[in-house]
Amino acid sequence: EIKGLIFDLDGVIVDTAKYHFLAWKKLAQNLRIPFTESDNERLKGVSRLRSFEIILEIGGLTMSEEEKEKCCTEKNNLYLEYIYQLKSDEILPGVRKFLSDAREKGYKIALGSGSRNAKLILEKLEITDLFDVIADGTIISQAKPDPEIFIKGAKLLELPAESCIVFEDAAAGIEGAHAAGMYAVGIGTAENLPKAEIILPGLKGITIKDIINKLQIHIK
Ligand code: G16
Ligand code: MG
Repeated sequence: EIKGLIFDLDGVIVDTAKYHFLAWKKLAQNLRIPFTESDNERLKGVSRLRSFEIILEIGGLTMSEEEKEKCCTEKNNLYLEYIYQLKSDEILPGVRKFLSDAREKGYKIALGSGSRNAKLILEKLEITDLFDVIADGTIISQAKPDPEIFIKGAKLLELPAESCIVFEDAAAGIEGAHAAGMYAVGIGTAENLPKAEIILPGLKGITIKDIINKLQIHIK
């Protein structure tokens, strides 16, 4: 029986990818690396350091660990300038309603985000109180597709993995959910998320009941 819902942040609850893009683009420009919106797709759900390594690969550059660390801090400062301006109406359509409806029905809700800025973003969106627990980038050592974030989320919810489902927009996150022993609802397209048990374009107009019904064919 499903009792817990674990939500990715970027791409599921809010489109912070556009701010990650703007910040990475500024940093890339300073390094004279060409960086496009389609390159940015490769960074979705990926950790901050790994994202920067992908950008270095695009530019054919190498750096010491220390220099990489410095650039990642610089990028995060640029990113935070956007996040400080984030408004609560930037929450993606239907998300607030979906979360409050699921809570009312007795489901436990966790955040499962690789971001180290997740708590600040939830505060800005004014939805911190809709979450029972928060698993974010500050409590993990392995980024998605590693299942660590989802395993920690379930643990904080005090639920076994098989009682949880994950909502994810990134292929790496779907992979992580499966490795944790959880079903995955993909937010996006079947083309981008072929492995998800269910695919939805977003959470608008949908209820947890609809999702549980659709999952019945998978649940033993
Ligand atoms: C998000 C984004 C990634 C970002 C990562 C780390 O993951 O999708 O692009 O690199 O967080 O974020 P930060 O630099 O804020 O620590 P998620 O797991 O919320 O989709
Ligand atoms: Mg995401």
